[in-house]
Amino acid sequence: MLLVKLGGSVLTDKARLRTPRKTAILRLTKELAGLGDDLIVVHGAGSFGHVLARRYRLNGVASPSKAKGAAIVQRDVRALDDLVVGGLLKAGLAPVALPPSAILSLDDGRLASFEVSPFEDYVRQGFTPVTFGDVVRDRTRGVAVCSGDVLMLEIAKAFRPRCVVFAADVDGLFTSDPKKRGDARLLLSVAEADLPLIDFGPAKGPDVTGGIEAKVRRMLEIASHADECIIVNGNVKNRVRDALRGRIVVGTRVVGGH
Ligand code: IP8
Repeated sequence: MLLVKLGGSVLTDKARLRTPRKTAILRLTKELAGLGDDLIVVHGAGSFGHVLARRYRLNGVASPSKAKGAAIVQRDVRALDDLVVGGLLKAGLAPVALPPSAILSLDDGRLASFEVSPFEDYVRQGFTPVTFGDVVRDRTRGVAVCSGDVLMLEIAKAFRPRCVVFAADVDGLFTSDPKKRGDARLLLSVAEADLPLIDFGPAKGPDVTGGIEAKVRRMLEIASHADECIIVNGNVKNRVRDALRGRIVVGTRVVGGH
């Protein structure tokens, strides 16, 4: 089993509401065909999710007005998912969309329930399940934002993938933000013990699903359920494909405590 997360910053222009990067979507989905193993695809929400999730305060307390905002964002993330599914179909795969809004619930932002059987059943039939960051039911908050990373963890636990690949818009994890600091160094690998050495900076920007540190901590947990886990640059042609094929590529290996 192979598991990949296509980051929202690769699939969309994260600063502009509902702006897909169509060429990147087509190229990346093509890279996912012909890998010779079962595959599950997760993708981020990018500007189809984060911008309005913040505006409508979808992670906040329950309120009657949240439902409308949630419905809009659910529609928007499905629109992005349609583009991903379309690309995978064009590439010759048999993708099936499994929206978290239907199969997962949270309780105060933490996982409460997750139905894994649709993934198992479809994989057995030769489909490629596709799921994504979404707005889901939350027992305390009414609805809440669920990152695709939460799906990555649950899927990794259930399937114990041979290889997990995160496609980011930079080469991997750096010692500090490479978009702001010229002296930022790419880490070839990261383990829990390395976290104090990384300058994560203040969590800001349009991302409503947590800062980089929280994401890296979750990646470490995901890595502990996989043989290999690596963060690579999804903007570089064939890097995601080569990583999934087990080739040595530029990126950051995530080393979980197995
Ligand atoms: O981009 C976020 O998912 P992520 C989901 O995978 C929404 O963190 C709706 C903002």
